[in-house]
Amino acid sequence: MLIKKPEDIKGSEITDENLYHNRRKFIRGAVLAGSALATGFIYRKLAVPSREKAPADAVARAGSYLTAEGEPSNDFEDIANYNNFYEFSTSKSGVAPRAKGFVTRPWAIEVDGLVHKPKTFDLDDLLKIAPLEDRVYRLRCVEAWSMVIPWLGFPLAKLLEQVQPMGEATFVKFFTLFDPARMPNQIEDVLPWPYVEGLRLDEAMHPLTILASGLYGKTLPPQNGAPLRLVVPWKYGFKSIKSIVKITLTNRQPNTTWGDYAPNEYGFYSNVNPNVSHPRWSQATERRIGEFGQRDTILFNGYGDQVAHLYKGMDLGKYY
Ligand SMILES: Nc1nc2c(c(=O)[nH]1)N[C@H]1C(S)=C(S)[C@@H](COP(=O)(O)O)O[C@H]1N2
Ligand SMILES: [Mo]
Repeated sequence: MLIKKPEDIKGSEITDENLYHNRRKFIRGAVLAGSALATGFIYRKLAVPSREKAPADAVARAGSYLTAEGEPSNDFEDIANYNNFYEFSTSKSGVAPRAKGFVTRPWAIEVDGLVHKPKTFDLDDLLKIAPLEDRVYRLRCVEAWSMVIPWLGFPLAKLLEQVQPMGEATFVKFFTLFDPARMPNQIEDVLPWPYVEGLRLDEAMHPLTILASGLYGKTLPPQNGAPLRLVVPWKYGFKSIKSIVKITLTNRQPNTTWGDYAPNEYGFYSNVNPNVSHPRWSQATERRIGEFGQRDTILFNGYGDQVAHLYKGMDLGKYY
């Protein structure tokens, strides 16, 4: 059996011959080029993954993508049918049917502001900026549920390097498409449109921060933010803005949609933190979709060893 639940994987089994060969088989199916961070300890204890691309039918199935800690990905069906994407619907199961047929070509992302080389990239340029990598990340929603999602994407840093940020640039602002003819819930004023988000420039440049164009090795479904969405795995899910059309570098902390809507509930940083409650509920535990019961929420969603240094000297309780 190739797939084991994480609690079944003992240290001694990780280097087991069979597992070694089986794992290499599916690693080959994944596009892992240059993804030292994505590969995690199980892979690191094995061999350097092959960079060969597998035929489409060999692409790994549900469950064969694991986080660095050995947690299995959620099923594709869960990831593609339990969504927050208010431009289409405020009901999680209502997003996928209403996003069906959303047209993502042509598509362009304009990158401007405090950069030496502002540029509008079309989707084909964007997908050629860097090799696409599988990144199996936990996604922790501020609503206290979580999933494991095998994204396909590339570091946002690779795009930002192309436009050459100026020395004064300290923040990055992101904008979702505003087009009520294509995003039907934008005729409702449930949120101020377009949806906007922001990161500090060093957060945006962090190697864990990616632009995702796919999941499970395939093109991103519209309900997950096609054609290109941000993924910042150590922050609450609402920071990971979908269907981006514009990125602006600035020297001021940008406003954010949820921050404008309820400033005392959704801070700019919104790093996952079990010790700081949302004003209306605890963040100490979470429900992993597809599991019974609750799990403990981990500071920085478990990515603290890689990101805690970004917040040295900051009062994490204050910057919710
Ligand atoms: N433009 C836009 N981006 C968005 C949202 C949204 O409503 N609109 N919802 C956010 C929230 S709250 C979460 S939890 C994640 C959900 O991503 P998923 O549906 O791909 O799991 O998307 C985030 N990005
Ligand atoms: Mo969320």
